[in-house]
Amino acid sequence: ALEALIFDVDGTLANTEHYGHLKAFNLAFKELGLDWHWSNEIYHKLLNVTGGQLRIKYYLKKYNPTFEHQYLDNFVASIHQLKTKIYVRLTNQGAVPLRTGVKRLFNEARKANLRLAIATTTTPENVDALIANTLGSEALDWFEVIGAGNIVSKLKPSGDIYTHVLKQMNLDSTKCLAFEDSHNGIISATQAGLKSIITVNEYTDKHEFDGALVVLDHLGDKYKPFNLIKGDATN
Ligand code: XBP
Ligand code: MG
Repeated sequence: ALEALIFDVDGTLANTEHYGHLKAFNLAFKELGLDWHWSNEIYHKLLNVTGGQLRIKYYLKKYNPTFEHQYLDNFVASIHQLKTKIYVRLTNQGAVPLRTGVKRLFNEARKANLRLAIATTTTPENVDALIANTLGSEALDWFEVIGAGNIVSKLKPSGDIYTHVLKQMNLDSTKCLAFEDSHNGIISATQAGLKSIITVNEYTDKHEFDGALVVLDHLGDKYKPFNLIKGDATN
């Protein structure tokens, strides 16, 4: 029987990328006096690389190859640290609401005594800020494990983050479902032996989701019956 649900964060719980991550990256570049600006179009491509620091390095290699820095790793880490600070601030200002149906699903899953967890490649501070701001800080306790950031060395599409979460929960992969929004996400979940439910968004609706249980626009909301007009409709 089903025992647990494991959720991706970015793109699945909330559309964090456009008004959260992308905005925070660009604001960080600006604040540091860098003349880098990521358009939405470029960001579509950059999103194939998960993890903010790796994404910045990929951007430099691909779009800004003449850029040089003596201590590139440290430099990228410091940009990313500022980006995280800005992302948390934007989230605290309510820039990234939960996607449709997410709150309802959490509530129903809790009522049904399903165990909940998170498996994401984003930075832990970002997850805490998103959950606290959309559901209240007490909601952080709803999740048995919040597997985030570089707790594993290989980010998604590697299955390591899901495997890590399953191990922490002492849970068999066949007893739970993953919720994902991207190709890298489903590859990761599948590699850890999980079946996935996919909700697509503007960045992922062209992705391939081979093996998904179902691919949806969103998680929907509870059906509310119409007030039926009394009488016989066949008359
Ligand atoms: C999400 C990501 C993350 C965020 C940035 O992927 O790719 O890298 O865009 O987060 P997934 P950080 O939804 O598959 O986990 O900058 O904090 O790394
Ligand atoms: Mg995602």
